Amino acid sequence: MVIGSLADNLTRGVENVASTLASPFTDTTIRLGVTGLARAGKTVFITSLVANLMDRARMGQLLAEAEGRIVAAYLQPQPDDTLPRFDYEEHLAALTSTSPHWPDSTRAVSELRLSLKVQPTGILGGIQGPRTVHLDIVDYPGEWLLDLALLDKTYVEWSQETLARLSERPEGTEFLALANAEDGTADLAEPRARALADAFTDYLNAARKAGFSDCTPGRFLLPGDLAGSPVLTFAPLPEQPNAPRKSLWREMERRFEAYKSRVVKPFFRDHFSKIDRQVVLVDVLNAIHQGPKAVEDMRRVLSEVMGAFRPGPNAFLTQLLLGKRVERILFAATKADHLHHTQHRQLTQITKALLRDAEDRANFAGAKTKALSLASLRATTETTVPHNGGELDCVRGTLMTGKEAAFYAGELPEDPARLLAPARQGAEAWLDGDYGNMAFAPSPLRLRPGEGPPHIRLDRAAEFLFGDKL
Ligand SMILES: Nc1nc2c(ncn2[C@@H]2O[C@H](COP(=O)(O)OP(=O)(O)OP(=O)(O)O)[C@@H](O)[C@H]2O)c(=O)[nH]1
Ligand SMILES: [Mg+2]
Repeated sequence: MVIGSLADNLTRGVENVASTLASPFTDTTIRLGVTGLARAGKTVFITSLVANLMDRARMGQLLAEAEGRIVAAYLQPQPDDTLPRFDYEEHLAALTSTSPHWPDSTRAVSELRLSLKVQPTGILGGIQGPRTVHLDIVDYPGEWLLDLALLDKTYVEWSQETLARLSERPEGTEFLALANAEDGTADLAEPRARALADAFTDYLNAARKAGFSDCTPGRFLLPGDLAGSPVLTFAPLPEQPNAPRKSLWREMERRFEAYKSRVVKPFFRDHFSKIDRQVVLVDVLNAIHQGPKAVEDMRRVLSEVMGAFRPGPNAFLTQLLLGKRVERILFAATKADHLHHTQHRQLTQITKALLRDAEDRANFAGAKTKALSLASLRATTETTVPHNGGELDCVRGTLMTGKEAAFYAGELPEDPARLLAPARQGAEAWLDGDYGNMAFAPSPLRLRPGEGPPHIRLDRAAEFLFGDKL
């Protein structure tokens, strides 16, 4: 029977081959993870990427588009019924309204499915109908990746490391005093646990504000529905080897373990393990603006992030992935529209150096990686202003206050080491220069038919991330 029907299939006409190949079984699904630390630009990236894939006039560097092979793009219901949908329409409306504004901060995992109808290349291209490629975009906070490192740590080890780091930061003084004054052997009193967890969360928030990136446990900053639950009501305490059962210290230890098994593991199991391609968005310019300590911290954090993608970093993850791994990882410095294009190369070089360093440190091998700088939504135009008898290439845009302003971020060095070396050596401030930062409002858009929102190199990012599958 089987042989008969096979032979029968072979004698069918070309049109039938086309319809067989275009059946749902040949649909390709790519799960694209989008992550980055808070405010890195995830929401704007996804919104603009989707808008630019639906209206592709600005996607010339996406090969399939340049070849005219993308026939259609449309949103579809996502495959996962229990994940919140990425609120594309609302975010796009914010960015493209008559008084455009940036979308609100998002605090959890969300997903969106964009399907592309693509004409295949090669010999089959002529006879075969368009294929469908589903792009399942998953947005998740980068902080959650950093929690992977917690899985390998005991409460004692985590406390030691965290308290040591705190003692080097002015933001940590208050919590440190509280933690050192605490009698961990005393019976657990919930208000004490709460006070410690609150003070610790305050420290994490202050540290993040000061530009530090290693603010774990990730859910303390983004609690979602877990806010106030015991699994988030713990804090690091100095070791108490003789703490009795039911003491504050023992309970903190128990909750730390619960955080690992009830919060961290499910994230890696349910979301992370399914990702095929990943983009890590990094606000490199902001870290440079914050100073050498923030850059050094970012560097360390990026290697931890890379660590999560390295095969075999952690027994639990290895078991979970069973050989499957993310195939491509893009490191993208966002908000490149804060710089005149003559400085984009420097920003890209710095991002490349950060990626290389992260790869070295994480002893990374396997996935294909790339670094670039981009702007998901260009909010500025380029301009040249007179300066000290010469001219200065800078950008102009509308500030959040509604005022127009020209802005020059500072001169980024040609050699990334000029920034990364002092950062590594623990410098307090940049010797060579001063780097500014400025928040621009999105500018009102006048889009022609077929045009998505203006961007910088979003098409290159797309080509690297999934161009090979189109
Ligand atoms: N000029 C410019 N600013 C950007 C761009 N992308 C993001 N921003 C700025 O960065 C802020 C954060 O962007 P989001 O996309 O909300 O960042 P996020 O990573 O989703 O942030 P959270 O949801 O808070 O974690 C925005 O409010 C803008 O001020 C860009 O392409 N150009
Ligand atoms: Mg967001």
